[in-house]
Amino acid sequence: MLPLKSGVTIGEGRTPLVESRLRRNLFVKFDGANPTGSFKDRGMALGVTVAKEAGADKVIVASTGNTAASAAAYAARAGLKAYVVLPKGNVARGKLVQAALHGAVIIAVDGYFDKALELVLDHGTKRAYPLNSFNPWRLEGQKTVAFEIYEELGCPDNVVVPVGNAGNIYAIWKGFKELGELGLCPKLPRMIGVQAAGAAPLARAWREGLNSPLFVDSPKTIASAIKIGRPINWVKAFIAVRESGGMFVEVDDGEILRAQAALARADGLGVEPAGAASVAGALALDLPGITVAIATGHALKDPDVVEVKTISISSQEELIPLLER
Ligand code: AN7
Repeated sequence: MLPLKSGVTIGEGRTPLVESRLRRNLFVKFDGANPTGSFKDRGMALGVTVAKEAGADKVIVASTGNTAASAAAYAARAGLKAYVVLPKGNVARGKLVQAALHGAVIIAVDGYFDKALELVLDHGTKRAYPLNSFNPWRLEGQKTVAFEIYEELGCPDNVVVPVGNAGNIYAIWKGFKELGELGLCPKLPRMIGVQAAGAAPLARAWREGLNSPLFVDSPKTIASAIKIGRPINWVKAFIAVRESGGMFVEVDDGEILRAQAALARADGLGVEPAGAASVAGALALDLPGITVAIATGHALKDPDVVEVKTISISSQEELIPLLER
């Protein structure tokens, strides 16, 4: 089901599937446990393998951060040079640190992700191998999460996925369809795409019953990973949702942050806001049957969204009452 025998790898995949204490029949696939802390590693392993086989010496991505971190790490592993084009001021700190640590050239663009992608599409792809999710190998790698869910749980009734550029929801759907073709999934899951309310071109269009997105010029959400106004893979995402009998929904930033905290406290899973969007969607919808929410990125990616409360003390007399409180 995958085209290559072996290639560039850092041990991606095989992430935990955790039965949540938040809701009956809710499972969380913690893809934040991948080597660079997001699901992007699944596709980047294959993408960088193909880049190397094609003889490329440079790779380029536009990114809200996780693709950049992953491309930087896998390019380093493959001995390739990575260029990452990022929307200035719209990338979480942990992701920037990773891109720098792995030696990528970091290029900051005024504007949102959509502008960064436009620049890469116009000028970057002739001079460096492009590894954004319009590259089909990325999606081929990302579909492996469906195979793992099948191995661990069988075929769920619902798979809930945060949607930004809209590649992953299609990749996962493709994975389940292939399981179906092999006779392994007699009933395919509904694919449910969750967008942040301020960056919901697909969810808004879905609600209106439209066949194309209501693009957003100035996306706004605390979940910077999915702060995307013009998802390049929207056609594929519509196909996944429609074919599977699923839907697009939106959740607001408050729901995202509450889901992030609830998941952290009930299940011990630390996820970044975009990764919590799927859980927020699953909690809001109350879906029938078994639901798997994909938690796409690790909490440490975006430390700045978490409020940290500390209690300062300087003696044992001050400690004891705290413990007895
Ligand atoms: C944590 O890194 O687009 O709908 O440039 O980092 O397949 O785009 C990240 C996307 C969900 C959305 N969760 O996936 C990028 C980038 C997290 C993410 C998504 C992203 P797609």
